[in-house]
Amino acid sequence: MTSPENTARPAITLTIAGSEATGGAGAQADLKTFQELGVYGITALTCIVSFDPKDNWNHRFVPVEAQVIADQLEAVQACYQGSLDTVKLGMMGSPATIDTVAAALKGRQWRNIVLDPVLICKGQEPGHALDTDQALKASLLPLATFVTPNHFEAESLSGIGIKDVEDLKEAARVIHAVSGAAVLAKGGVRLAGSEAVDVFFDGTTLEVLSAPKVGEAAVSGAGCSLAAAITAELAKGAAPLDAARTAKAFVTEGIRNRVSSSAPFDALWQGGAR
Ligand code: PXL
Repeated sequence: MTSPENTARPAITLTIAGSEATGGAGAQADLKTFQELGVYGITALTCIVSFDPKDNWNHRFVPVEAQVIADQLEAVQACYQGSLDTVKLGMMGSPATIDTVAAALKGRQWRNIVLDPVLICKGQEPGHALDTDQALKASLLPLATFVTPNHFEAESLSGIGIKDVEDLKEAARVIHAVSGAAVLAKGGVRLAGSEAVDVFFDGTTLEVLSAPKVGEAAVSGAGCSLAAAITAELAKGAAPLDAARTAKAFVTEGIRNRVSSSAPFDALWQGGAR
């Protein structure tokens, strides 16, 4: 059904991501970010993560069956045939999931495919994570138009050991070269100094985005929310560098106004920028 009088339609924006039950990361962070930034969020779930408070808050990980992921993507794409052109890819968790998602994405033209290359999740077998890394590089990285690796992921995708901002710049160049995508390589709290530094590179423009660090501890949901904010801005028509700037400001405010709990880490509050 269409309603001709409704001209101010929000941009339809899909996240293909995992559930993280406590609401800090994953699909929950993506949907809250989409809502805050004025796009209409929809989700296909790839896996369910439950922290284990009895085991040092490690992640219990259950993949969603491949057919069920394919079914969700079929429903979403049939429903929003004419209006969905922007997708964010979050935690996949297994090579089988990556195959399913890559196959489904190839069924249509996308304007924006934002890949948050979530490589390992605590609690997963390292061998399993290696398979996932390889599948992600082979099948999803070539489809991406924008990639948002954190420090660890940038090292893995570029093969460069990253100790400072010059290394981060080099990693962003390499990841752009292999993917063709715009890259925001995130130093976050991992690089020394008082600033949280990220490097943007799209093949022409190289820009260092910097904001004063808010504490030295990583906050749950920062990476997911940053990539989701980039996705929302791109869906609304922003240029990649502007999307990255807006997203960084959004995340900085979300970290300033973070939510603490009985877990040993805080969670970003997507309403922090209000
Ligand atoms: O922050 C990475 C991430 C992404 N997606 C899900 C997660 C996490 C980390 O906890 O659980 C579902």
